[in-house]
Amino acid sequence: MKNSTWDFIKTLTMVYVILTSFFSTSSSVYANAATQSEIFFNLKPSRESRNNCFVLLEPIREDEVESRIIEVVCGLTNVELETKYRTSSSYVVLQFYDDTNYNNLIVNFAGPQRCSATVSYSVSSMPTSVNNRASSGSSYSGCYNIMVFDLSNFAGDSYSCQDNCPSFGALNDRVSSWRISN
Ligand SMILES: [Ca+2]
Ligand SMILES: [Ca+2]
Repeated sequence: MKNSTWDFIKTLTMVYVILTSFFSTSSSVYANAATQSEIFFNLKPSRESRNNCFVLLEPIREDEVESRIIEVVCGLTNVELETKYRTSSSYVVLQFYDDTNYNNLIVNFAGPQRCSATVSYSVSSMPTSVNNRASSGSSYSGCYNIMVFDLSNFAGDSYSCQDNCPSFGALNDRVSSWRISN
């Protein structure tokens, strides 16, 4: 076989190895790499559970400390939830679960823009039905830093984690307000 053919095969092999290791690392470690379709796929086993709240937020405006809430709707099936995301053209920014290790999704927070240096979100008072219940959470769409608080208005004990928080530790069943940022 010619040297140039061998070189071509070696180059192809190297490209394959680099691409394979890059994608396997990025998909397993970073929640922010999950696409919306992956998130919806994960929801499908509990499609008819009607346990999900959908809360559409605005990014925090300059000189304000909390996101304005555009819409809150609870008791959705996962099909209805998916429709909400699509029709509002919003990104998944944060999901909270009733139990640790991402079990029993209770609320989805959505926003019109990904988090960035200038875009972040916060809720000063959790919807009543999910107040003092969250025990794990995942953030998406560039919203890397999660901070949860015991009291409303970002007061009291707090706990912070990044991307995937399998437990909020001492804040489990106490989360009443939160912030996320890039
Ligand atoms: Ca809980
Ligand atoms: Ca609380």
